Amino acid sequence: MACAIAKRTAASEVTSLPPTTRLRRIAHLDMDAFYASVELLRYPQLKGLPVVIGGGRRREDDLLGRLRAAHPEQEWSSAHLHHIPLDFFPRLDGYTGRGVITTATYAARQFGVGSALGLMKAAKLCPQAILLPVDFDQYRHYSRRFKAIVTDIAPLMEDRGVDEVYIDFTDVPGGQREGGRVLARLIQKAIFDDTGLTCSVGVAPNKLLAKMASEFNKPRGISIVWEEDLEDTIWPLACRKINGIGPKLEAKLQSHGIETIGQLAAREQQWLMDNFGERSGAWLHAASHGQDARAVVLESEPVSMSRETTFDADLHAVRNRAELGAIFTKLCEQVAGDLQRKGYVGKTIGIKLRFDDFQIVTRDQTIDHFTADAQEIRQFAGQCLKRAPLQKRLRLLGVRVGALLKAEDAAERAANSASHDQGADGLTGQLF
Ligand code: DCP
Ligand code: MG
Repeated sequence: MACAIAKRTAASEVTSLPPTTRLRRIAHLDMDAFYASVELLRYPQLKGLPVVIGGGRRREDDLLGRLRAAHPEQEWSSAHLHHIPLDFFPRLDGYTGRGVITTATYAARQFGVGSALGLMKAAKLCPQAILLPVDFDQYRHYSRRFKAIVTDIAPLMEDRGVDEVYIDFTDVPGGQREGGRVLARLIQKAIFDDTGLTCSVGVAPNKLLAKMASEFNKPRGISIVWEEDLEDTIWPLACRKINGIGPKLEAKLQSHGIETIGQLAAREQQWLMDNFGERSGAWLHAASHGQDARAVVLESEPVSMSRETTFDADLHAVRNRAELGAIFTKLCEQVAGDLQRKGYVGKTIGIKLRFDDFQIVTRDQTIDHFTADAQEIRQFAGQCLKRAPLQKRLRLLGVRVGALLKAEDAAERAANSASHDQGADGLTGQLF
């Protein structure tokens, strides 16, 4: 499924042409096991243990209440969380439910558990893993903190989400030393000293290669990639390692016998354009040769977030109602998840349809309050769908939430106004 975030402004772009002889050096920084590492700051007694995050929202009062009941001999407040005995933490063993893992500590990953795996499956692989609920507020807090440290040192930073950024090292003092390693080390240390969190950094001639490189030595890794490393370092990798090649494109490439980036690079550009379309073909060709001219773009606020999916086979609104309904619900959940992770709420909810004749139809409606709630988005997106013509077969379905506001600003606004809240309770969200 595709996920998109639309930005308000044509953000100020950093020049992609370095002055004089300076080489373009772009870094990609990605926090290590981010949500889990933030939880370990709170519960340092879990360091080194398999821990997975998911399955619900953290409610501090519940936790403290249970602690007081279980260990009344001790005083419990949020200042005492590091005293919680290990046997108090819930384990994956016996988990039942539909929750999925957001992330896992590296100790847990050794058992084959990680992001997006169902918790019930994970429970079979690693029953002893400790299961902690998510706390987006805390992750956003640390996200802001590490980004502030980066921009203090290297101001040309592009925000790519909760735990990753691109940084243009080209003109930063020291940014060229050892290909960027010295500056990467400095940033890693500054983040660790301030937050106790670790990250991995890749530095390369462009974003595409930097993004790949940051994964090479995770966790706490630094990888430096030069243009001349393409053949030895990049070409043996699976095509999937190129950011932008998802499972569907990967499968299509495989059907042509293309598994590695090197095999992709060996194809003629024209052949790629004939088989994947002009734009995609040209992009695949450039990417496989390690070329990427995109500039590092300074932060800007998103105006909308959307998720859409193209179906493997066209679907009909009536005949494939159940299947479509499930996809629709999932899209709404994903948009809600994107909003919540990034700390936004929105009040314009819309849908996008593409029919088998490629006609595109959109519908949206603006509601009287801000939301990031999946059920509510599903409810209003469902109303939009009722207003769309549904005779033809569908190729694509998308859900979009716009008119975004930072969640904390919306909360403040709500508190300051007498406007009533039309909450999600009792909304059933029926499709069509
Ligand atoms: N995340 C999520 N659902 C996913 C993937 C990720 O909720 N399917 C969240 C949890 C992660 C965070 O986003 O902590 C950052 O994603 P990463 O892919 O960078 O994963 P991690 O930082 O956890 O691990 P890594 O050390 O591999 O970067
Ligand atoms: Mg990460």
